[in-house]
Amino acid sequence: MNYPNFSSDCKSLLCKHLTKEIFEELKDKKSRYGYTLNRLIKSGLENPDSSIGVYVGDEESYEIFAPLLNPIIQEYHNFTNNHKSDMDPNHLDITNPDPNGEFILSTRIRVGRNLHCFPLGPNIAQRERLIVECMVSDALKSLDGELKGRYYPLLGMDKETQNRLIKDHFLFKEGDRFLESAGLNKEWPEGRGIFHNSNKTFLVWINEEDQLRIISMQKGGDIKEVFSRLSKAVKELEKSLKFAFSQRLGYITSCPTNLGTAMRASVHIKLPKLGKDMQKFQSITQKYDLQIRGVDGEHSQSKDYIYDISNRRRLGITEVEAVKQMTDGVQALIEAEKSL
Ligand code: ADP
Ligand code: DAR
Repeated sequence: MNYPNFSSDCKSLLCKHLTKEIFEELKDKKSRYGYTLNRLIKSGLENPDSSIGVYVGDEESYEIFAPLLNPIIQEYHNFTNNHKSDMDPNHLDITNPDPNGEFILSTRIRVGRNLHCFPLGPNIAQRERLIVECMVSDALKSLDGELKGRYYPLLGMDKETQNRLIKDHFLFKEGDRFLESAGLNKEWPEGRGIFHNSNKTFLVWINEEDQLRIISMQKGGDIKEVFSRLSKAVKELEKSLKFAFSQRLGYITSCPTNLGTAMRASVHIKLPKLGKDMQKFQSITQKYDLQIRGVDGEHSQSKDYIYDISNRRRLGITEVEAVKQMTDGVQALIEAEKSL
């Protein structure tokens, strides 16, 4: 393997931090599950427009390839080496930033999780992925009350149902080119699926980018209620599933941007005036360290001045702090919208 010939317009953290020295140090390394530098960086090499450029194949690889991964993690999360987790809703001191429902269409909070001892998605074998699907869908069967629901495997799901679930923001899109390059779409759609309760306020994706995406969502801006439901669900699932977690990196995920809390707390919010003043819009999202996505998730566009606003950082911040920061930022956006 030779040192990659990065294109001059490469903007990813991969091409910024993979120096020739680090490449020489890591090029022959391999994890116990067989993950190599070549596979770690493949997505970023094949997609030069990547923002990060790496996907990790197992927990051990975060240590083996630390000379490259640590600078990426440090830069993305501004990481301080003492990750703490706090999902207790009693510690979340917020109110609904849009009680009259003028701006926020919906709220969604998700966490990524992967099973302890299993390789991550980029490095999992076909049979292992089916075992994960079996273990997780089994654990979901034990949920009761408002969390009670049913698992729907993607294999055999009719296209109309699948497309409607994606259009309604409940189901993941078919893996994009970044995930494809990372090997996350292997044997698609086998082993993938979605669990949800009757009113689709609690959902779990199985074997997409992470082995679980545990999701709470509902119409409106009652962020605390969404967080409380999610925290109750995670607590229930932890009774029967052990998740990959490290003191240094928190919950282990296939993309380093999701480490730590692995939480993305978002609102779909309509801001027609701020949408015409992106400089002001972005000054507020930068101040509160918020990310702007389109209405159909990552790599999509906003429509009708509706934006997906969420916390950007996930590591070195607790779940409660991340939701508080997002809520404060949304409050500031609403105040700015009202002032225009
Ligand atoms: P993830 O949040 O898991 O990283 P995406 O950003 O791709 O993944 O979003 C996944 C789906 O969730 C998309 O259909 C997106 O429109 C939807 N979504 C995200 N935030 C919200 C929200 N606040 N309300 C409704 N749907 C949302
Ligand atoms: N497209 C990849 C992933 C960045 C973060 N998003 C994730 N993990 N879904 C990139 O490097 O740009």
